[in-house]
Amino acid sequence: MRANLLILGGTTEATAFANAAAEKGLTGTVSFAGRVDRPKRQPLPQRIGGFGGVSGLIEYLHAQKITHVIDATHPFAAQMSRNAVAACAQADVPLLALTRAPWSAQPGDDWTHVPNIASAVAALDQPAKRVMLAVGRMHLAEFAPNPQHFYLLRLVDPPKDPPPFPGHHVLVSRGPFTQDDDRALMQDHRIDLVVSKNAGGTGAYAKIAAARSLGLPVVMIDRPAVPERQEAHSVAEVMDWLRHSGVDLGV
Ligand code: 3Y8
Ligand code: NAP
Repeated sequence: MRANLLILGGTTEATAFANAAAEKGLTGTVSFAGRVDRPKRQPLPQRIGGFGGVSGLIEYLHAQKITHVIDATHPFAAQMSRNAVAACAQADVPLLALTRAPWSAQPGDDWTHVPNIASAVAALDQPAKRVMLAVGRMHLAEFAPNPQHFYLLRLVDPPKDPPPFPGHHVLVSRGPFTQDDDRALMQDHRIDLVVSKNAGGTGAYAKIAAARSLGLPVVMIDRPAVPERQEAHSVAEVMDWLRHSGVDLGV
């Protein structure tokens, strides 16, 4: 069978799978929401922008004759994952999530688990600290109620609006990051608390390892629930899934 893949992207794993698929001569499209100015170049054609909810995604699947969907979005992109489950079920298109296990605390880690962003904000209701807030741009406004802290913000693009707190430093940088760089960053800015999503994977882990090496506490935001779906945790598993569904992957 000739495949025509839709890869819901935006993660290190999505890029890795897109590279492997291109090497095998598979046809497919990598899809981005359009959250950042210049998404990373992909080895397959890419599309940018929402589909228009579940119905828009169903229309896209039919119009583009998509044979398989690989949802390789970030664990916090829960709405996209929900839509993919619903659309693929209704359009009867096979769906596999390429995801990564949550990080778990290692010896030396000092984590406070919170269930969501709002609880992370509540956890910052404490005397002034110097906080590395490395959760991106989209939820910055929710952290406004704690202006007593200094915030080190790491964003993919320069902020269009000033961050909602008086004390802050913006670092425009996209990952993947390294532990040594993140450790130096925390020392340079005299950071004494880190706030992080439990993204899993390798691209955002540098700050977690750096915090451990400096003995810094981390407020760790658990990932949102996503619906039941078949999951893979490696590119090889996705290739096996495609092969078992009749896609000719050559040697
Ligand atoms: C647009 C597409 C690759 C993909 C790389 C991964 C690793 C580097 C680390 C920190 C944490 C954060 C953020 C982060 C990382 C990878 C991966 C990952 C975290 C790009 C990308 C897109 C986005 C969207 C962006 C969000 C933001 C989140 C920055 C590409 C670079 C904080 C998540 O300004 C904005 O609107 C940014 C929005 C969603 C979360 C937020 O709430 O702001 N990612 N990130 C995707 C699209 O349009 O569909 O250019 O590559 C991808 C990557 N970002 O191929 O190497 O796999 O996780 N992304 C978090 O983990 O908290 C940074 O600073 O330590
Ligand atoms: P989300 O909240 O789950 O999705 C909101 C809406 O954005 C979706 O309903 C869909 O719009 C659109 N969308 C999301 N991902 C898309 C994609 N890959 N292609 C096309 N449309 C997409 O998503 P999010 O958390 O904003 O994440 C957006 C993108 O950033 C994803 O590619 C994700 O992998 C990447 N990312 C997110 C995070 C994070 O922390 N959230 C971290 C790293 C990377 P329609 O309903 O109109 O189809």
